[in-house]
Amino acid sequence: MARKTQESRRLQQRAEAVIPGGVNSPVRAFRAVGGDPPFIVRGEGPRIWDADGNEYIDYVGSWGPLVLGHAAPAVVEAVVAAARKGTSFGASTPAEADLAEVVLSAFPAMEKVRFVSSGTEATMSAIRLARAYTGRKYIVKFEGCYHGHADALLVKAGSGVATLGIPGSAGVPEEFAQFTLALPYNNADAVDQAFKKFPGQIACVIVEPVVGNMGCVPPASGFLDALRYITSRDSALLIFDEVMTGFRLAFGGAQEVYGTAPDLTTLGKIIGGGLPVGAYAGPAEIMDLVAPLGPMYQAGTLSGNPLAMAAGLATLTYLRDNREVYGRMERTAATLVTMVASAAKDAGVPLTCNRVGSMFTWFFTAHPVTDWESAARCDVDAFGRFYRAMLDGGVYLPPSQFEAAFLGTEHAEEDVRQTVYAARQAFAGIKAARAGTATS
Ligand code: HOZ
Repeated sequence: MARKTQESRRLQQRAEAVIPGGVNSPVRAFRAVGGDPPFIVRGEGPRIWDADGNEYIDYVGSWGPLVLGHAAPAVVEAVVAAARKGTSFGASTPAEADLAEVVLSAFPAMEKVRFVSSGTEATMSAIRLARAYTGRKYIVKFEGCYHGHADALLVKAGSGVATLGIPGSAGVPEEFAQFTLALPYNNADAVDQAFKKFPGQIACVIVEPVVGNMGCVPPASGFLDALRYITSRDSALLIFDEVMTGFRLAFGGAQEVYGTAPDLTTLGKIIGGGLPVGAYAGPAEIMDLVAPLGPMYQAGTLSGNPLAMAAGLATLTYLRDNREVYGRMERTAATLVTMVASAAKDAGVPLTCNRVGSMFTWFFTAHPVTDWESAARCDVDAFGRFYRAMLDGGVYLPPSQFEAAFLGTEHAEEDVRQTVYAARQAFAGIKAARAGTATS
């Protein structure tokens, strides 16, 4: 049954008059899936409610941060307590080292961490630091990986850039991106070739160790180790962008799961517990190049903000002290993804399911998705139809084929059951449309 959308539509129209596209981040405009974006007014646990009173099971979780669900009591209490003492000082507070100690306890290869306010700031600072440390200009990134919206990182990027089908961004002079080498993900030979072509000139390789920004794409066996080997051989740095995977796949992120240690790690999302926090971390020898100790400059008025630190600390201490939640999320996500896959099979809808822990994507293709080229071959129209039907069935997924979905500690059996039921209806609609018997 179609949802009520009148109030969300009114709010969208109002926003469009004053905000470009009515949104403060492009994918939220639903251009890739069509229909009216619901305006969210409340969240609790795994569920959210929109301005028309529709209820949804949420698999976006604010694009990853809300691993403990919406309005998690421990997080809300910590933020309220911090706010009562003042919201920002632009001076150091004890909470910054509290959070730094917990973050570093998760990543044995990291000795110091600098907090910023977003994942974009984290990755652009880490790149600057890699260039400062190595004295080199070139960087390697991978097609379909997204590392925020800094000029040099938008080349062949994933996330909204992929969703909107634009090759990069207007407003980036080609000179600003001339040192960015974009290579196919999961292709170690291409990386090897690049290092042979530019010996001693590549500062770093930055990679999402499990990609979330072209949909969920895991690393092929040996890929991360190959990156480690090639970068070390040429004295370049390896940066794991764990903005999505940090504290999600395991407490120690993808580097714990895959056993490969990068030189620098970038973080965001979960470390802020739903408030704006990013971070970059590494060995003291490299991190001490950051001002005021060293010549690499980076600063921020709201960096280390006390509310954000409190939300992050409450989230991370919960995860640290309740590690069994990772096993639980793994089991719930496995059940969900497998059951939806079998519903697709029953309906004859080709679907490829990629999942690592609580990150997953249902790709509308019969073929394996291992890189951007294979992701881009998906049937995005079928995804759009599936998406709208799921929304009508009370399930809120990322509104793009090229974004990972996230499950949290609060998703339970009942949520899985309802989601699978909605998926069965959605696949039936796709099947009917293919047979030419549906109009929507
Ligand atoms: N680029 C974000 C996900 N990969 C989307 C952020 C948002 O729209 O909130």
